[in-house]
Amino acid sequence: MERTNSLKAYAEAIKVIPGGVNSPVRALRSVGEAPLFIKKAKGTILTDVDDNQLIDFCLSWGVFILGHSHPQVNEAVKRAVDNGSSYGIPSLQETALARLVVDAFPSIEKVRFVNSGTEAVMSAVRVARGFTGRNVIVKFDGCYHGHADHLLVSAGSGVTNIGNSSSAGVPVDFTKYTVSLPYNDEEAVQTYFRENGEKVAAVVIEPVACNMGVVLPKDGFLKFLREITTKHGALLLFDEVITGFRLSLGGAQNRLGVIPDLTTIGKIVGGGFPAAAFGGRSDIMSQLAPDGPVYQAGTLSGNPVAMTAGIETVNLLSQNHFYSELETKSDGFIHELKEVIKGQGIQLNHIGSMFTLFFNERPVQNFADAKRSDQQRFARYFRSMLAHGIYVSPSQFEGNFLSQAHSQEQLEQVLNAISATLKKI
Ligand code: KE4
Repeated sequence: MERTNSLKAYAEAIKVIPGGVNSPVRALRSVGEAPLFIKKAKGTILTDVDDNQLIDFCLSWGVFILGHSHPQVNEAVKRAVDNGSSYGIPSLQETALARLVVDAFPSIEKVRFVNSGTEAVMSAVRVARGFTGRNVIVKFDGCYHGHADHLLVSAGSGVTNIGNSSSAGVPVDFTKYTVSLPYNDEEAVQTYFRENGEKVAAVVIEPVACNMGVVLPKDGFLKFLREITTKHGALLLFDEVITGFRLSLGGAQNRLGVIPDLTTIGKIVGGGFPAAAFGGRSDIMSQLAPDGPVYQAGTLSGNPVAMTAGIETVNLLSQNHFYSELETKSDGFIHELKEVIKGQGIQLNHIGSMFTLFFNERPVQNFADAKRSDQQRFARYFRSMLAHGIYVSPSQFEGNFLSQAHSQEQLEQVLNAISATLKKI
């Protein structure tokens, strides 16, 4: 695979950008590759600066459920830009997207837009603390909720790969109210709440984890969290930055039937533009300035361009049969994939249009399981798939995503590449 121009671009980038990247997971350090530099993305195809064309299964970390550069989204954004990209004053587009979010998510009566998932979760945690008057946040090992200081504890995604689960530069005092427990471990939650329940502001969870790789909640686990938080006066916060608009129009909560008090969404809701959101019960969200004492703000929050991209995207997702067609395509692919990986010492965790192949002999139900995966074998898998012209998510601790744009022919190509790869690694 020709890499000359990407390597030249990388050599230039590292002179002026730490690690040559604006987000660590793009550095491909854990898979032993230099990062690619992309110049175009259309549908499922990434074109890099060496004119390699790659089938994309990462989709900008789950953003492009419609495929990259959807013409209807792009046309609407081009029109919106001509009317100005930000006013710092309310626009009709903000209310329009807010209405779509409120109508889609069972937990959301009011919603506020921000510019990233990190901002969304950071803000939702603050409003939970403001509403309850409590400090403790319970999270789960391997879940990643963005890079706000108090949430970089036993986190997944790119934090996993740098060899520790908390970041340098975070004073111990900043995480003293953050407790991280094993995902799917009811007993650990029960024990913690028995002794500390009245101190807990919120339990924060990825209702289907994706930042340790895809890990599903055990039957009843989310319902258990709903009950124990209610019993102790704590809030339940679903971080649906990935699963929101991915697992259904109303995210994991709509698909799995457990309704939190607060929800964060990102990625898909911005249609590929910087937008995310947090929302929930009106009585909780009314704590936010200017109505209430919890401050939260943002210069470009709700800007009309990102709102337009989100509106167009959600309207396309709302069309009849979008999710049923994506599910059918995904189910067919997963069925075939199970055949390909049989007897290969690989666990396939999947739900809807997201999945992870764990190079692991044993089931993966939490972060400790995931970390026992063979990361070197995963790295060989990634490099081989790249050589076959397929860009899978570049870490064992990430999910892979199908989109409306993936054709059956491309999916067959991917399955053949996986089959050939597994024979070599
Ligand atoms: P951002 O600040 O990256 O927009 O969102 C943070 C975030 C919050 N919550 C969940 C469940 C998330 O998955 C994320 C971000 N996801 C990672 C990939 N798993 C972003 C990729 C990156 O860090 O470059």
